[in-house]
Amino acid sequence: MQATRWGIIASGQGANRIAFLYYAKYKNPSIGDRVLLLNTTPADVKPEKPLEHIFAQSPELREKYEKIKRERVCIFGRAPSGAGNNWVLGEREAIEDYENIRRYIASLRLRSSDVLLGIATLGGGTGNGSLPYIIHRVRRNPGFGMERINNFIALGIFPYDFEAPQRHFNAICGLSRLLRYNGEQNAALVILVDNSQVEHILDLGRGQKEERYQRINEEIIRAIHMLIAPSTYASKATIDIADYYQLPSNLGTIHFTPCLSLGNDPDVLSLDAILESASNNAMVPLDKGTATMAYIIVIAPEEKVLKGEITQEDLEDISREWAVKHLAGGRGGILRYTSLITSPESKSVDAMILLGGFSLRRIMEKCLEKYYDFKDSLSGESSDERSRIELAKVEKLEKQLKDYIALTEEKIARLEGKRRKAKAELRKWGFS
Ligand SMILES: Nc1nc2c(ncn2[C@@H]2O[C@H](COP(=O)(O)OP(=O)(O)OP(=O)(O)O)[C@@H](O)[C@H]2O)c(=O)[nH]1
Ligand SMILES: [Mg+2]
Repeated sequence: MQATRWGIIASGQGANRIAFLYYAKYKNPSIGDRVLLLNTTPADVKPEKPLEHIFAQSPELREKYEKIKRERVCIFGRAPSGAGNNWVLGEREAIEDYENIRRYIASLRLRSSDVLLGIATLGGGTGNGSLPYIIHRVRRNPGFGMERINNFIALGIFPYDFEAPQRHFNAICGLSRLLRYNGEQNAALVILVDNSQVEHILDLGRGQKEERYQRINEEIIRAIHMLIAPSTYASKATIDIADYYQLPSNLGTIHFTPCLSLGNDPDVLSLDAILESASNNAMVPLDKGTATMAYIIVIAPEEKVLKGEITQEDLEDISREWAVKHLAGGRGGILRYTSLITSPESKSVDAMILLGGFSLRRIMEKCLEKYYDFKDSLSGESSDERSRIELAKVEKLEKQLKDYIALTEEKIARLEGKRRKAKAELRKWGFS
């Protein structure tokens, strides 16, 4: 069987840095060099800035970077200073210059990918504005004889808690547009990460801004690596790429977040302890016990698997117990996949739980006040038509996200409701 081919399209500055870091650090045959960095302004294409200290240790990385900069960066749009934090403008630039973007997608062989991973920060204007449109376009009608690419997974990064209202406004609009575009499902899967939450998990001190991004980005690329791992390594029960999104799409809830526990010594920590530790590391703030879906991906040393010390069967059992304990409703949620992957190089056990369908309440709590601060001050009267943020459009996006959230909450409530009902039935039978 041919391995699944992935491609990465990263739009905007933060996403460019993440994609480059991933490309430079992991030689992944499932990706090869199918990587495209998009941005609206040449001055902004400086992912090297926060990478300087890595370059100092490794000139090879600098070379790689220079190469990627020559070959895999597409500057789109005509605004000389980029989208300036305005997602409407970021989207407009992508719409008007789509032919340019499409040409890169085609010529970099990205269209031969089985699945595309699109990356954008949600607080900015360029990535957040353009990526949802590009996903929509490539999935529906890529144009110019190019085939449709249905399998588009999006990775969206929420701003720090302390960032300005506009960033949170952008984030809410961006989330809505990644999930749905003109009312229809957009990305096949939306993976969410929150800057403040990742910093919290990593317990980072008050470093320099660029250094902080660097640490967060390193954590994000580990999650990307784990996401792609089932397509790369030998696995006992492969999570086929279609497994990632087909069922969630049918269920109508498509948001996930990675929870990592990496570098564990298998002689010290048991698999259940490793999964337990992963569950404490969700990359967005969330209420435990509200997730309805989980993909569990474990990479284990080959020798341990060959000796039978770690088996797919054990992992299935442990995952089931984990799911009963941690997913909504107390019966293991709606959906669970488990994949044990063996790696000849690895000495430790790495685990990622991709947690899905959880309540978005904590994210909304974090963003909503600032979202309204910004929205309420919109006049909708900007003289420049291309960058005007129209209130009617914002209302539509808000409604779209509200509908999505209502569906999510309904699923959680249904699972929890069934649990309560079963308890009540038991009581009727005399059980306490
Ligand atoms: N994790 C992470 N977040 C980043 C990074 N750079 C910027 N951000 C966050 O992303 C948001 C700003 O988005 P950028 O990626 O700089 O914006 P852009 O997509 O280039 O859009 P413009 O507004 O047009 O510049 C803020 O919320 C930042 O906190 C990064 O390297 N890593
Ligand atoms: Mg930018």
